[in-house]
Amino acid sequence: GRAQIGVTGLAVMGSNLARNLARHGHTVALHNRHADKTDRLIAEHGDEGDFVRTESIEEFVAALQKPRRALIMVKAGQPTDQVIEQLAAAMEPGDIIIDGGNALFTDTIRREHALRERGLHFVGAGVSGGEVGALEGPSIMPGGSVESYKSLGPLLESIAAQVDGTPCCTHIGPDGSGHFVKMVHNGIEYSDMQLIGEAYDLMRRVLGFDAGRIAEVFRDWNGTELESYLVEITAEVLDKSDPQTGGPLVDVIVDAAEQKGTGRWTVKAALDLGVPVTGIAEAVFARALSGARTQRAATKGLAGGTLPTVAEALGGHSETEFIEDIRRALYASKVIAYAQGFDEIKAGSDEHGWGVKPVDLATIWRGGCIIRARFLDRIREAYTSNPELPSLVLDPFFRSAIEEGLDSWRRVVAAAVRLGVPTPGFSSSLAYYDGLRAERLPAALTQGQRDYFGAHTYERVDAPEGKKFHILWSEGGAEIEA
Ligand code: NBP
Repeated sequence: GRAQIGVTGLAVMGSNLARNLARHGHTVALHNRHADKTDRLIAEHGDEGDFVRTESIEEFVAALQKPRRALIMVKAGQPTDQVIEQLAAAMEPGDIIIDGGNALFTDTIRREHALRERGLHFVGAGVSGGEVGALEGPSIMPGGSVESYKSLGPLLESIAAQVDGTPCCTHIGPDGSGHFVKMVHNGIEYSDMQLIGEAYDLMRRVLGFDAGRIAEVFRDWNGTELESYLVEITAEVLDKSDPQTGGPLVDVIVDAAEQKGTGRWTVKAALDLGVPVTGIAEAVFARALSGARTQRAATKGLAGGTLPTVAEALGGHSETEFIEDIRRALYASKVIAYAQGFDEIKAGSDEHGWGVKPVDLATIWRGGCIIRARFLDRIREAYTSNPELPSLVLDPFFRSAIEEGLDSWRRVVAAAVRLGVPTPGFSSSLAYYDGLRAERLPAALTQGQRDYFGAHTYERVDAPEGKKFHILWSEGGAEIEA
């Protein structure tokens, strides 16, 4: 075969990645279950590079140079397993199968192990950036063997987004690590979007701004350290008029957010790992609440209590000051979202022995992906100067950023609570921060209760860590060593 790489699954993502590869001078074999998509791609974009049209999987595999590199871009789940099986049956030891779909990382671990037994390399690669990213340069997070990356890495790096001459693609670690970090990336994306939504809602409901005016604020913010793809598109979405009524488009969109599952997976994995990703969880649940349309229709008349006036809730602060407060609250909450996401990545990496380097993610998320932001340069600096940072909030830069924004953050959450505007993202991130920095937590009481009803024991502040005690609650109340 003469193709350097093949792509099977030519819906929007697969076609765009194939075109991106061809535009970078690689010969690309094309395959799709139904050949109509293959033919359409060649008819519409065949002149963009060197494509090899194939119809059967056998023909597709035969079109590839050895070791063969085949990228699967089909629907995640069962279809991916089917295509892997077809490819594996036609391939030879040393060949590389890449899954660029949104696979659950545990599926990737299973697939990698099964294919390794058969002498094949399996690379689970997270691809972020949506369809535009796939065509113009995505952020790519490949997991799998070091050997497979030697062969595949240069190809993927050539089509990835580039920031300051550095590709937004690097080897993440073994088996499921690439899909795991892509999953957490999406969790952070959920959180970031929720926080932006809350900032919008406060301007709308507290300050009474219309969509166009809020768009202006977001455009201003995009000139600050909040500069990011999501803030930029927020301004564009808010500025868009409805082709039917001429009013703001956002005002005619049903306020029920949908989700495909990666946010939910991030939270499920975090629950299993015991990592408090509270901001991501609130974002996933906020989408669930918004989507509970029947329940919301039934509960619309519920009382909100005695609310202060806006002026009272703002405590003498001006509109301009409140906007600056919201900006700082957004920034601080965003630091928490990333801190929690990076904590989950560290916990996942430790659990599976992946050796994922946080600095790598901060580097390859700077371009191509949905959460790309100026901010990531700072995270990169943080993990460069201290790869073992116990939490992002302890990095001197982020620490002082939070400390400078803290009063604003509290004012925003307090005003929102008093006015009955829900800000689960801002509020839970602040509670998380206050929990982290607390001298003592009520967990001491929790341990006392657990010892009372279940003899679960407790540790003492004045005894060595790990030494367990128990009170004989119903037998006189003496303390014993457990
Ligand atoms: P879809 O997820 O819509 O999948 C459509 C493709 O899967 C078509 O090529 C279809 O072939 C093929 N397919 C199906 Br469905 N069942 C198959 C089977 N049993 N055997 C072989 N092929 C089968 O495509 P997409 O939106 O381009 O996404 C591809 C992957 O990339 C997904 O895993 C997605 O989660 C992931 N992803 C998507 C985005 C995004 O922004 N859309 C971003 C990042 C990652 P057919 O034409 O013959 O029906």
